[in-house]
Amino acid sequence: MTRIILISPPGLYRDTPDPNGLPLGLVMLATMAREIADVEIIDSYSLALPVSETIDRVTKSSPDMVGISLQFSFSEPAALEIAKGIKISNPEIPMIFGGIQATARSKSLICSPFVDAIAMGEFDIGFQKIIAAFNSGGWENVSSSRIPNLMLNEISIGQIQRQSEFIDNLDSLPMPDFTLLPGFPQKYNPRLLTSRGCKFRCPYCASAAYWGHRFRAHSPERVVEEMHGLKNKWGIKRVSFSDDTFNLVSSRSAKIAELLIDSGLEMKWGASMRPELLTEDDLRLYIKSGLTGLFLGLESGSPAILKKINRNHNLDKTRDLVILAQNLGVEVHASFMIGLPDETDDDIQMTIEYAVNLPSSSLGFHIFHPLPGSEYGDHPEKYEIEIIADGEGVGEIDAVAPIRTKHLNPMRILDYYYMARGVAEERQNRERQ
Ligand code: B12
Ligand code: SF4
Repeated sequence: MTRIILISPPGLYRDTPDPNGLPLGLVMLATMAREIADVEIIDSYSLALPVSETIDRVTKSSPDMVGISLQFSFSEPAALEIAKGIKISNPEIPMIFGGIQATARSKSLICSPFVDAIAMGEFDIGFQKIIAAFNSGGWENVSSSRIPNLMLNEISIGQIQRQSEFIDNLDSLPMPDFTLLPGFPQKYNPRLLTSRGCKFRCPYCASAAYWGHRFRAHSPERVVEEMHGLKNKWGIKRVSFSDDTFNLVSSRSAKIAELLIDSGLEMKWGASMRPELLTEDDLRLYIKSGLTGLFLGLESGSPAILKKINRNHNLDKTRDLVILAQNLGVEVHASFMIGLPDETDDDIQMTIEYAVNLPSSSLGFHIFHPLPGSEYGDHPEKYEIEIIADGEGVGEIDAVAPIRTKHLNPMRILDYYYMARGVAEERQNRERQ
């Protein structure tokens, strides 16, 4: 059987394991391929395996093909290092990149001598096609098979257009087979993805354009069945939903909650939601069904900025919602960005003030990065942003402010970021006393 290694590359600046990094995409690909190939996952991101060790493991095992999942901007240097190390040891091993960052940066990545192909976009079924072609004629056959959205490095750039080949019925996909992930569940916080695609157009977001603006979702029955499987087979008691917005279609998320209650599963769960779509009734229903953690990406405390970034929640109502959720025992994590394109000093002050007065369990401040694939990242000139650090270190090293905006220079953004974190820490210390 064809032997394939799938890799989630490490962050260059992280040397501690991250149990939240479960590579669900790779588990899905391995599940799709399990009948026709022998697939091994090396999750260097979550397990904090250095680049050199990752290369060693692959070269020792000498697979027929390697796939690297490139989700984050900061993983790109590590991914290319790994590809290079493997290719130097054996140039014959085909190297495929896939994932959000690989797709957004495909035109540049495909020029690397160490990358043979880029799987652009959703690739569950596409991956089966690659393997089927490989099984019946090696990499040459993959090259000549013209698999949709597979960009090959022998085709001149610009010739391949990404087609919108989305899977309409997500329930037609098998459930992720976690036996294919070494270290599961001990080394991971289990997570599931119940939907793909988002109708909103937040200009800082790289996800919606990638998965499409049409919301596609597993049926509530399927979601609850997957949760039962996790509990019965693995003894899992809590799961996170990694959906961009779990409550995007609130009738569906409410139905999931009702089914969870009826089935008596008693599993705890957490999810990311849009506050303006979350009613008090729904919140109470979710809590009854097991909700214990709520992630709210609130982004700004300035109404003018919220409008600019297409976010339409009301700040006062959102605060009331956070108070209610916290009072009902849910741990709310609220997240904000500093350094958005149109922000002035006053806007940032408003964000800091709003955030530190929000009674959430925790606060996250993030320096705005213009992600490749997002509106801001792909059209910086339109928003008068000068990109200085091109996403390097996003989420990994805090001390990088990668842009100059029309109102703020990188040092000023960094100052505000540290100020925000300082004020948040003070709040936390006060609460602990
Ligand atoms: C869950 C999640 C996380 C989790 C787990 C990440 C992981 N291992 O995937 C955690 C919590 C760790 C995380 C953290 C961060 N995240 Co995050 N995350 C997500 C999220 C919501 C879902 C990812 C997911 O599970 N997808 C589901 C699976 C099924 O899809 P998939 O992995 O993409 O794989 C499919 C295809 O892409 C393709 N594919 C993927 N790889 C490969 C490889 C090959 C060979 C092939 C053939 C195909 C293929 O096939 C798969 C099946 O279709 C995405 C948004 C999204 N909806 O995708 C953001 C997202 C990936 N995160 C993002 C960001 C910015 C971050 C943070 C930097 C945020 C921050 N400021 O702290 C941090 C970074 C980590 C850190 N240093 O702390 C950005 C990345 C953009 C970028 N270019 O950098 C995204 C796109 C969201 C956004 N804001 O736009 N994240
Ligand atoms: S940030 Fe969330 S709500 Fe906004 S477009 Fe992206 S996925 Fe949709």
